[in-house]
Amino acid sequence: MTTDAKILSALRANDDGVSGAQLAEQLGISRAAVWARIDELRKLGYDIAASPHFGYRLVSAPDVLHADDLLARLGETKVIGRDIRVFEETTSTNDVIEKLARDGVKEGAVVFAESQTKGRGRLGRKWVSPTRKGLWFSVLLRPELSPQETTQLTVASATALRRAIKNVTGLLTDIKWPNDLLIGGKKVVGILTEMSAEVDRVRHIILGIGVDVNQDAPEFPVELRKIATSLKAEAGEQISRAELATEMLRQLDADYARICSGKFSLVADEWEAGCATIGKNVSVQMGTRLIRGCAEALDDDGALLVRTEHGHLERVIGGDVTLEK
Ligand code: BT5
Repeated sequence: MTTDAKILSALRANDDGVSGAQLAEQLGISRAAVWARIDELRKLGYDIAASPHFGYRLVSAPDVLHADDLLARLGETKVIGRDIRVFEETTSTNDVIEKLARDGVKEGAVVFAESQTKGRGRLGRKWVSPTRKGLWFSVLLRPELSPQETTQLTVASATALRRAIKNVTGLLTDIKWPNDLLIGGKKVVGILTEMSAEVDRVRHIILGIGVDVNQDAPEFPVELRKIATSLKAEAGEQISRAELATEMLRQLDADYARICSGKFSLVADEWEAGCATIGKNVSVQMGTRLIRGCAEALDDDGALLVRTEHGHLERVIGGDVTLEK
């Protein structure tokens, strides 16, 4: 943890204040050095009160993503979030992580951007990522899974993100296979899983996650207003992006651990309980092929099993699912 992260963690743990002397001792630096770091944090927008009686006290944190703050809030995780980087603007956080992956960075690294100029969805579709309104981030994983098993990760991510949203906002989301979370039929989270693999071995996986957090409904581009919503629009109040981001990383870490220890079936059960797709009639566009039928269940690898009009069971591992009325 960096010095700033340690200071923020100590301030958060001591609502009533912590003295400069205590901080200096905990951090093994001089009181003057503590003061200099506090001054820097104030410049970043942290409101830190100082008084001779109570010492330093965190009054409020700014609505910015700050790597040290996220690390301090997150605390220890097994894998995801050991390394967090925040950019003010990028093309796509998936591109940044891809480069880190090629440079040999360890799994669990996370890149956030306050805005993306070329945010993308699947099949080259565009992902709208306005500045400081959402969480636009990517996670690097190097799982010991075969390429067929990687759908498990998309399924697990949706489950983990759903739990995090419930914990922080109280809002319930519906999972739409494989990569969307919806509220009232409108998309609030999209996940883009990109993989680098050989025939039978995954080199790395990038989970790209887009969460609409604090947009007001009219702020969405016209073409998205009927199909997208934000957590603020649904909850009726501003959401702390830093709190949500850390809870998402914590839950993703927990589900990644479940998958790596062979417990995907537990994740799948939770997924099915929150899924709006199972039991519904769907149509699935897979490239040029269109399948119609009833979505019956998930299989062991997270693929969707669709019973077609002709009674065949089709295993769907990708494609666009539309719920039929
Ligand atoms: C997805 O694609 O839902 C995956 C989105 C992943 C975005 C994240 S942000 C961080 C990381 N870096 C990236 O560059 N991407 C990832 P798909 O299922 O193809 O949905 C794309 C469609 O969603 C678009 O064609 C629009 O209709 C709609 N859309 C675009 N922006 C949206 C937004 N902000 N909120 C809701 N819907 C949106």
